[in-house]
Amino acid sequence: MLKQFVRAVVAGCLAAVPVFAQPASGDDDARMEWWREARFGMFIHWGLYAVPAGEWEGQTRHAEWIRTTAEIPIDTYDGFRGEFNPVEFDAEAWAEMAADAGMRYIVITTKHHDGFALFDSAVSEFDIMSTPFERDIMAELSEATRAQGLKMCWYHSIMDWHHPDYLPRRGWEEAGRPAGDADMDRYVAYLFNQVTELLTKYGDIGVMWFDGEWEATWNHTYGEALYKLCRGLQPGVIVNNRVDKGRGGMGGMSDEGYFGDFGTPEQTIPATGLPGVDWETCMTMNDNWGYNSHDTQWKSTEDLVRKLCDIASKGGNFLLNVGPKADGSFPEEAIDRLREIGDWMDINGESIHGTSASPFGQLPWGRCTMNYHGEEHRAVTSLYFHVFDWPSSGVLRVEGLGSEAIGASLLADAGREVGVVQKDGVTYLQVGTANPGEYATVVKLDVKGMPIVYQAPTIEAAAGILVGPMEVSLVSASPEVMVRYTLDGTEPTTASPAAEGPVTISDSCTLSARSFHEGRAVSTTTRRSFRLVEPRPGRMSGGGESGLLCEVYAGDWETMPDLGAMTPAESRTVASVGLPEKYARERVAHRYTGLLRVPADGVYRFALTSDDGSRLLLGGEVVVDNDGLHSAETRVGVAALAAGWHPVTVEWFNKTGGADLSLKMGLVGGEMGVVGAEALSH
Ligand code: H79
Repeated sequence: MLKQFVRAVVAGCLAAVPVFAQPASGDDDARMEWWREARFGMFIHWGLYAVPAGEWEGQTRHAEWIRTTAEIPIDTYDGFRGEFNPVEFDAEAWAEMAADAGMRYIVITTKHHDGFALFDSAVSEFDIMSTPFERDIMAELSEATRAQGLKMCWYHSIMDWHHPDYLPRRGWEEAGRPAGDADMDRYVAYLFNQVTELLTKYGDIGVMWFDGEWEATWNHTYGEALYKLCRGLQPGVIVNNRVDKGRGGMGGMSDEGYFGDFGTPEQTIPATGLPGVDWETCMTMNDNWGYNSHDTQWKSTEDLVRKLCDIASKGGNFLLNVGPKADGSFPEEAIDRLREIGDWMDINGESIHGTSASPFGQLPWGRCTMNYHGEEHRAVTSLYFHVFDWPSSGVLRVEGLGSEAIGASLLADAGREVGVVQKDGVTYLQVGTANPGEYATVVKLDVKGMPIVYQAPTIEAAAGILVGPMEVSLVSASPEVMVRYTLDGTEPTTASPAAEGPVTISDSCTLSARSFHEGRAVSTTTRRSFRLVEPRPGRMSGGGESGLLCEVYAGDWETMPDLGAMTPAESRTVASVGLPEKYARERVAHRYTGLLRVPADGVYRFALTSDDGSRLLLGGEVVVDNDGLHSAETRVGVAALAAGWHPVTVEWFNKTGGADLSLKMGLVGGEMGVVGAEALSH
């Protein structure tokens, strides 16, 4: 369904204004602490699907989705229960393998999309007690996991292909298993009962990891209730963002206003860190989550270790998957990799656990994490350099480090002396020509205080246009570095004004900013142009009726069609831009037209959220283009508008699956709110 996952794209020449979930703060910091320090966890996908092991009627590309991908009738699938007898299952051995690999938590599928519960559920017959095994796997594993000092965490699927009340049915099974009087609210009560079991019968749970939230039947109201249920039962539990509707596709990050404590990129690592945002990349070791006996596409240990370094350097967690076999054993290839990662972690674990994101931009030869040891430990910061490309010269070059070095060492060879030379803003680490380590050799460099990094400043502004005075922030990588700027396009010098706080601009200009430390320039110059514009004039009066005209069109599209050239199937007046609660219509488009009231002259920001595509036009000009097949995704655009009424058009279409549409607006730099009926007429 998704072609592209762009989180926040702005129409025309305007700058991107990403709208991330608010970072956790205060109490949340304490709650998130163990998870942020852990950095590395084990995902386990295990269930009835391990019985067919990815193969059905000669096709070998299935896994945990096999019931749907092979279109297996429910009775046949239920029959796998008779063959699920994992006599090799050994909770202690699993927990030990995770601990030995340097993992700090285990997330296991208590129930996947197939609906089968691996625990003894009082509200379901479709559980482990209906197999010959008849042992509560979750009870055994949670005990063994805690005995290893790890946190037990539950994956639990919202989507359920088995429960009679869950909707929708898969298209292919509608005939054999009609929806009848299925009732989603009743299913949600069942879901909440199982979640309650999981959070009351198995001790302290670290994370509730939901999934399958994207179907149209799941909504923000359910998401909020489920999040609050979890926190109500265990106040300290951490809940992923798939509890709600905010996840922007496989990129996994939520917009503000949605529930969930961390983002969940799946099978992908964000290109850069996301300051102040908690996230965790989950990934398979081969190509499948559930066990597939034919899948030989194993990532190398080097690749996995480097991915762990990459993720840690961007301030994220790595949740690495194992798909156990039906007999309860881990695949050999997974065991080997866990052991080799563990050998690396034994030596280099301090460069991962408890570290935070790299203070540098990109490093040409590898990655970096850091650990600030605080006042009580002489205010030293350890910088951990993960060297992927060992320097043939024997000298590693680190550019832009302004901190005073205390000393360096190699974690893989404590005996080797590593000389440090700092000259003209470059730090040279004399690591030697022979690489003493494997996969990613770690050079530890201790520096005084919080690291000072010389980087060109970033220029942060809500928009590239202004109609009156506007504040712009000039941000440097470290607080000790001073930013100086000019407004006439010239290179900032020591004589240029310093940006002590936000800089106010009130005319067209080119803002140039540069970092200075101890009286000299230490970076290149960042430039950005701003344009003073005339706000688009508004009309004195609105239309005769409040709300908008909404025309409805039927059709099967993959991109926004030209609705203006089509005849609507129906039309009516609506209060605002949006869909009725639990809207599940497919192959449909809406076109909202009317006038939008702007209270005062200014540059306004518009956030258009939709599933699938949509766009916003003001006075006939596209302000937000959110076109394409995708799940709920927000894009932002800005426009300079004068006080008065402005012609507005919002177009939206839904092919299949989830449906969502909402429009928010606000002055740039201010709060955004939903555009309500009082501001709309036609
Ligand atoms: O449990 C594993 C997979 O079985 C499960 N998540 C991991 C952790 C998974 N289910 N589906 N998928 C992975 C891929 C599904 C992608 C899509 Fe969508 C669902 C495409 C369209 C709907 C997610 C939501 C991406 C876009 C919208």
